[in-house]
Amino acid sequence: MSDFPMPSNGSKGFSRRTFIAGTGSILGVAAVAGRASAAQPAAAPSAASIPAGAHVPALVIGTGYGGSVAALRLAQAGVDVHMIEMGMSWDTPGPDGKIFANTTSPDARSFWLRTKTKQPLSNFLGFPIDRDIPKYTGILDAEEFAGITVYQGRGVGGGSLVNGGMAVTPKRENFGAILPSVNVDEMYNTYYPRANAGLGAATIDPAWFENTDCYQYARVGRKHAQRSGFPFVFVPTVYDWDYMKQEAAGAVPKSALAGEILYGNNYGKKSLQKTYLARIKETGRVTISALHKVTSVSPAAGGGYTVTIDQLDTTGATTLTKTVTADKVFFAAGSVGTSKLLVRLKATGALPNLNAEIGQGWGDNGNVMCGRANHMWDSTGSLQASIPTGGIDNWNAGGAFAEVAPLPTGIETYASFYLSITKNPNRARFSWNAATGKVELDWQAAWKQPSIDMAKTIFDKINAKEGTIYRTDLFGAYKIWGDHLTYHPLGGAVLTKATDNYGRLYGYSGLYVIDGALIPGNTSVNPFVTITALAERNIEKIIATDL
Ligand code: FAE
Repeated sequence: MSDFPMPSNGSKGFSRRTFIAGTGSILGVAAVAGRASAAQPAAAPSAASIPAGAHVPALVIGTGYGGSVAALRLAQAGVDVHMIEMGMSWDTPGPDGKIFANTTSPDARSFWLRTKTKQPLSNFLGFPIDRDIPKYTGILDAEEFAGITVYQGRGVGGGSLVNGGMAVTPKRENFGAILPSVNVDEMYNTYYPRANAGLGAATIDPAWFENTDCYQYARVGRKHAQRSGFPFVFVPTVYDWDYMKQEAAGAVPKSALAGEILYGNNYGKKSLQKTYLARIKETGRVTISALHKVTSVSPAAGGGYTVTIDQLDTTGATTLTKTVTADKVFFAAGSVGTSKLLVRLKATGALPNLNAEIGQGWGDNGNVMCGRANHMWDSTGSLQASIPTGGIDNWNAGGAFAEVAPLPTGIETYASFYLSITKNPNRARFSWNAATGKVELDWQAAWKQPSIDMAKTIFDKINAKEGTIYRTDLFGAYKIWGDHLTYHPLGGAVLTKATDNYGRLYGYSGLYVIDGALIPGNTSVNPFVTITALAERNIEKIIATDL
């Protein structure tokens, strides 16, 4: 799943027999839980960090998909840009020689300012697998709201650092439900192709897929889907497929075949650092301040905007507060980051003219996870590539598109694992709580039930056909559904509601939203291609008319 969770390597010590029996694992888990490493890369704030008092023509808040598209296109149009990123730059190896921690052994690098991991897949064989780690400005933020945990990437590259790289373009006939005000022909003829080219999306070599050990789990997933009458569709990814072939041949250091995902990928994945951000560097017009967090934006006396920025150290403490000015400000802090900033700035009087749509229309892309226990003759393989290649499409009939996800534990689990994206209709709202000084989200845990019902349209049928059952040990003891989280936050400053049809914020000229906050809660598939394509569309218009 690209979107997928996995257990820390509590699994490695398990024999097949103990796994199947679901007993005898306590010692294995306890041993792993005590082994947190303190590996930390050097703090790497950019040498070019923005000086206090600076004036910049364009300031971009956040370095994920929306922010990278905006910065590249502005720079190519001759505009000097400064990008502000609260996470680290992730360009310096830690003591183990690697920039990123492995998924099976989370360490300080793995989580954003937590003292204990909060792994999406919280249990294995029913036993909790989270462990203590040193508090550090790590790469994956598990941000907790009342009814949901929202996973996000932190660092230069945003979500591209931690995600599974599934680069999925929604079906054209579903696009109207995603962004009804946007011209479909323009998106499918121009902006989706531009985004996919910029991201380096490509589909797996079908012949290799049929033969390689590392996709046995996906072939089993396909077989089960097709036997129940569901189409299995291959989807492109941003992984370098030639590199993965070399990994399988033992010719290069492994990343997908070492199970790397969630806490960064050391080699084969084309994160934004290797695509848009590399091109940004070539323009010579963009500087990036890592470990810098924007806390305020307000109109400046002489025109433009005053932006307040906290410089952070790797404990998350503020070491310096800087004030700069910018002619134009692009909010690209991700759906949650942008929504939280705008809601607070409106409520506290920094940007009072923002409209009442700010903070509204937030959804979880209908994310829900589950596992199935296969028969012994349907082994899913001890070697599983961490990059999924396809999904089960039951969107039109049942409201669910399910990624056939890896469970790369290093042992045979006989499990099939899925992240479903569902047509969940529930939408939540961010609001300002003056008493706590925090932005809250009113999502309710019970709102996941429609997602479970939609996912069951696929997996109840497959289980009935195959004579199999759901796994009940992955999200707690005797708990089937991973219904407490999302990897795909969307909305909060929705296109044509909080902004005009190109992301210009109502109430203020020169302020723009250009990230997942624009999309009203669901994309029917994994979202980053749509976020990128919409950003390509909007920035083209903004450059043509506003500069
Ligand atoms: P994002 O990439 O989140 O970038 C926002 C950036 O802003 C981050 O780097 C933040 O640290 C930074 N920021 C936030 N607040 C501030 C502030 N106040 N000051 C300075 N910087 C700030 O936003 N999507 C797919 O399409 N396919 C997948 O396979 C997939 N797998 C995923 C797996 C995981 C584990 C996760 C967490 C997500 C996955 N996603 C996937 C979702 C995808 O990564 C996400 O939709 C995009 O990254 C969102 O892009 P944005 O540009 O909106």
